[in-house]
Amino acid sequence: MKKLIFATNNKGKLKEMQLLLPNIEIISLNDINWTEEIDEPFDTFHENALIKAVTIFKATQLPVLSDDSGLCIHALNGAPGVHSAYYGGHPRTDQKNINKVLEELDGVAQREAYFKAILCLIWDGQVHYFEGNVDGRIANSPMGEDGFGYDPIFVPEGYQESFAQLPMDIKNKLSHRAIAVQQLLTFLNA
Ligand code: ITT
Repeated sequence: MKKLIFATNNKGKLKEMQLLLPNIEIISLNDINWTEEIDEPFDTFHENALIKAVTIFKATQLPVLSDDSGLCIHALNGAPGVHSAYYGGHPRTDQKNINKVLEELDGVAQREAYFKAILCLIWDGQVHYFEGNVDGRIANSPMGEDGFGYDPIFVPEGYQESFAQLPMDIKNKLSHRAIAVQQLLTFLNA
């Protein structure tokens, strides 16, 4: 079985990745006793994904996968975008992030948005990127309990329910992360 360290501190991402890659052994940062936060100072998903993967690769020399992702809202010129994790301020909570989005969109009819994920893989010492996007819209209020992050306010195109209401296997067919993972699987031949 192929093995990858998944360089994330986000438990929601980790759970999804384990479901999306059932034939790959996913080693978490916890498993390697990595406790430091990795700074993500950049303005692009690619650069932030790269620094996470490279930091862990330098420390382990093992194959590493990272995920930099976010919610991009057209009416907010792409915000929160790369700043999705801390949009509602420090310390971050999903609730504060969601509230901030709903405040910014108060009274705004144009609610189209998309999630983007950039996966960075370091394999045989080489860097590879995989990208996925999913279109949808921002709900008027949070709906559902499942998932993580902005899932309660993101309704994917063609559905009436949010990612936090839809069964996990539906999110894992439609999502930005799922689309990027399909390309990763093709690359790994897994
Ligand atoms: P790592 O950097 O440790 O992987 P993070 O949560 O800080 O974890 P990002 O910097 O990539 O990750 O921030 C992405 C944020 O975008 C994340 O915290 C969520 O709020 C949001 N997000 C990304 N994918 C999402 C998804 O599938 N559902 C809901 N929200 C998502």
